[in-house]
Amino acid sequence: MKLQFIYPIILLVLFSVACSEDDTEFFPTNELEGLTKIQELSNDSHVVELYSKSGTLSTGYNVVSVRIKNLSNNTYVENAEITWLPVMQMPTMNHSCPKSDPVQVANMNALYQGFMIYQMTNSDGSGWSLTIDYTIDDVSYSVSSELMVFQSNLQNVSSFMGSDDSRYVVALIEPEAPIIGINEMVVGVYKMETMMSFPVVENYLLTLDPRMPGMGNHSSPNNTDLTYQVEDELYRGNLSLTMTGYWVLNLKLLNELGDVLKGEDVTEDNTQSSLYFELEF
Ligand SMILES: [Cu+2]
Repeated sequence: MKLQFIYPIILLVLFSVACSEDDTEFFPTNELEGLTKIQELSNDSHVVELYSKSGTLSTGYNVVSVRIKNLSNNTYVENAEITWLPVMQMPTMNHSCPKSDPVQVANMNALYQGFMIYQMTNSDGSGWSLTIDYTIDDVSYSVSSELMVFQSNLQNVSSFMGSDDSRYVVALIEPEAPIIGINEMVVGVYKMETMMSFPVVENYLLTLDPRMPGMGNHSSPNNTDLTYQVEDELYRGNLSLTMTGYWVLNLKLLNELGDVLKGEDVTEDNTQSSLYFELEF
């Protein structure tokens, strides 16, 4: 057989293999650009698809994207109202974590996005489940499944009892890709009101003192404390990183009265605050 006949056959075979492996190929794929599927949850009427950048969930702050496929006509739902509840089953009790319910992403038809901040997990990734309740055209549905949540290598979330006897969860959100210089640092602060309710804490203050333990615990100039921003309900400040390597971001959490709820100053005798995040780049 001549080569010009073989090429089209090879192409045809390659094409059909590629397509049979991934049926999402024929849906508006640009909505999924940069996203990898974590898992599907299904009931009799829908498949709910979960996505993240990495395709996994881990301790700390996770942005999670959702699509709902209608099984009766294989189209993606564009008018859903969605709430979700992550729950960790522990030996003696259940608890949830800070989260935002998924909302439709701007300029997208069928993609919804929210976040979850997992404050802990079991060493094998087990323990968490997710229930998604959603309404389409006034009809309510629910879907639920266990999820794998892996332990992050570096500390990016802290769950603790404050000096006011309230429990808090504090999570590092930015910088995701640190640079040498001034980074915008973004942190979420939540109160554990009940086992299932973690509202945003407003108008507190996070002082910031980044250090390099491997290099005499030196600090860096021009850091600013993190203050509460009404627009996105997060805390923002400037994080100065003068070189690449391993950094400990020492923090203190203060309430509106200036009372320190958690954390200590870094001194000669005290090399690290009990409230901190880790970064390495
Ligand atoms: Cu737990």
